[in-house]
Amino acid sequence: MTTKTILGPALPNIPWEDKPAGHIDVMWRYSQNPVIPRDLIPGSNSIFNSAVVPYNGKFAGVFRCDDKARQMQMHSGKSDDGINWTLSHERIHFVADTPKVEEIIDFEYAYDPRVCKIDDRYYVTWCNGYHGPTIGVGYTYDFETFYQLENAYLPFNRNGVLFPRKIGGKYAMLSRPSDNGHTPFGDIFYSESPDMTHWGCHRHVMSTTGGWQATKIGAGPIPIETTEGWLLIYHGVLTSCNGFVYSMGAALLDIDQPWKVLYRTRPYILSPQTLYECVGDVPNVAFPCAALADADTGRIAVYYGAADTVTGLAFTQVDELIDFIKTNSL
Ligand code: BMA
Repeated sequence: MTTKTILGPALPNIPWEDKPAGHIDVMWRYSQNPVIPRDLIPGSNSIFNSAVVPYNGKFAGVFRCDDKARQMQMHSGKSDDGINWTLSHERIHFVADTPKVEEIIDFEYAYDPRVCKIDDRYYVTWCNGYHGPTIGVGYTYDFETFYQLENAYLPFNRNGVLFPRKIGGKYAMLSRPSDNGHTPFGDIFYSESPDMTHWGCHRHVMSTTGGWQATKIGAGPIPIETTEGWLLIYHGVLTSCNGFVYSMGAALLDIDQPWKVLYRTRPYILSPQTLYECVGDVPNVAFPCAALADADTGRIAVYYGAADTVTGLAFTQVDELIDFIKTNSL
């Protein structure tokens, strides 16, 4: 199928498998999941909520690796095909972008990275431990040397997700103000910045509703620009009698004013159902952090953390997903 719904580059080598015959849902899993096992590097307890981007005709990324002391860290990685990954055995050590950043560079923990290419930089945002969780910001050109900028916000905040271009002349980011613990609430907000350091003009985007997205929601991969608006894949949390359940949904946001939600799925598009999503360090978690997209075919490949233990890959097609969002909107 040929489409020009995605406003972005072609990615002919996107990891891909066709939808299995008879599969009724709008997303389908890679048959060889998990794509990244928990023990890909010697020191890791688990490798999950991780971010992947196209890089020099191949792929690169920043990976959440909790080590065997159960410290939450980020490691860089590279791949020829987006499926077989080589991860650095050593965690990322950021270099302060300015002398002032030296004061905050010794963070307590780092997790749930997103990577967003803007101009010639690959920006990294993550949940950064600085007197509680907030949004760390850094960048790299080569996935070898990483530079750290100021934290975007005061604590407490999580799920900082940049847009892949300036909007109204400003850098733009979604985030989810939270608390210092496991946060039994949470809406998605929009903020803008002239310089990637000072963030303001905060706008509310989406609240929790019911069912799979009743407790809290948070942006997932970098939004994908389409002719129908920004395509946002996000996670939603339901509180069951056995704890949190993390599923994925999708929304379309206005292109020029992305705090305006055009459509948003009432049902989830993927929920934890396989063994590797339901069993692990934290059961019943499907947590998307990255998406690759091919403008020529409309193919989308989503990387997601499964049960806070391994990394899975799932696929969808942009026209099919947009049709699903519109016909199943709240
Ligand atoms: C959230 C974050 C995620 C994690 C999820 C489920 O609060 O900590 O990293 O995947 O909980 O445990």
